[in-house]
Amino acid sequence: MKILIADDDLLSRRLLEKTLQRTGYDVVAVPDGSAAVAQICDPDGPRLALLDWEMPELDGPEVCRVIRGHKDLGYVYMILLTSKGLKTDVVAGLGAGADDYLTKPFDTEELKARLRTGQRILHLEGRLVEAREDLRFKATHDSLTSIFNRGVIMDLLGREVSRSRRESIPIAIVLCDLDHFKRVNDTHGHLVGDEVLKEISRRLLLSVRSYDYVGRFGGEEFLVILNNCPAGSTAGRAEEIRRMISSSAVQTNAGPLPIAISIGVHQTDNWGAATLEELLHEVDSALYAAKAAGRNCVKFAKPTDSVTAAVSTAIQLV
Ligand code: GH3
Ligand code: MG
Ligand code: MG
Ligand code: MG
Repeated sequence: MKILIADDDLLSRRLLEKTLQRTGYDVVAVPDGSAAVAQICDPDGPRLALLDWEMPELDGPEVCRVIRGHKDLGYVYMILLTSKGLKTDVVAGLGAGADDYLTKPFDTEELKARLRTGQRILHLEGRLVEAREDLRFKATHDSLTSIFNRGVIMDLLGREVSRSRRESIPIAIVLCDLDHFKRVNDTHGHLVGDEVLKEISRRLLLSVRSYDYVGRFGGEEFLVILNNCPAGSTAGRAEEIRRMISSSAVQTNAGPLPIAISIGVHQTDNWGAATLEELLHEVDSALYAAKAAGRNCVKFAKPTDSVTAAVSTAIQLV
């Protein structure tokens, strides 16, 4: 584990360095408080620090104060080394944000024991952060497919439509619904249906760019937001998505299954005053039109210019 030693006294710095290296620590040693802050603020910097109280520029307690002020840093366990044994000093050091202190001259075994305490705290913090990230993922992603859940994709839709309105950036709202999916469940069982949903989600993610969004809108319906998607390329992009799903069978425990989707699209850079519900209603109507036209095709809610209209018509004719 990485550990930082900040001490302006060369001899005691070297001594500490040797002792801790022998104990197995990966030691970074610096001669002043500013260098200590710089090391700790490095994303890969040490999370365990031994800080001399008296140092030029920033002293130990000031380093603690600066580090505690950085809200985006992970937890840093800081021990002050001091020749000050007065209670008032100790209280001031801990008040500045130190976790512990050792009075010089200190006993090596005591130092090691206190560092082990620090490691335990850091380990615990690591597990808490992991648990929090895990919860965050579960709260924002669909448990079956691991893509964004309905709540998140709806929030993103609201945000992107607002941005599109504000900056006149064209975006496309794409609603995809698997064709005759009930038959998959009825013929092969729900678990095979689940396998299909997972694979379709994977293919949807593969078919979009890194700044587009894909979420599970409902059972076998997926909402895709194509950001910065001009009218001239929307039909082609939607067609790419459709092809990505239907071009090869999905491999399942019941064997390869051909799957197709119908797609409704609403594209513009001028959303007027329509509410999200109204926009989704438009996309849903387009999806309904795709189903009515025989499925496995793309339909537009309202072609916003002649290019989209022309390509859309061409696709419908294929
Ligand atoms: P259409 O082409 O008109 O969309 O027909 P469809 O059969 O796909 O549509 P329908 O709405 O009749 O059926 C959707 C099916 O999706 C019914 C439901 O059981 C299934 N479904 C929804 N969520 C899940 C899921 O999480 N896992 C599985 N296996 N099936 C699901
Ligand atoms: Mg000093
Ligand atoms: Mg459906
Ligand atoms: Mg369906």
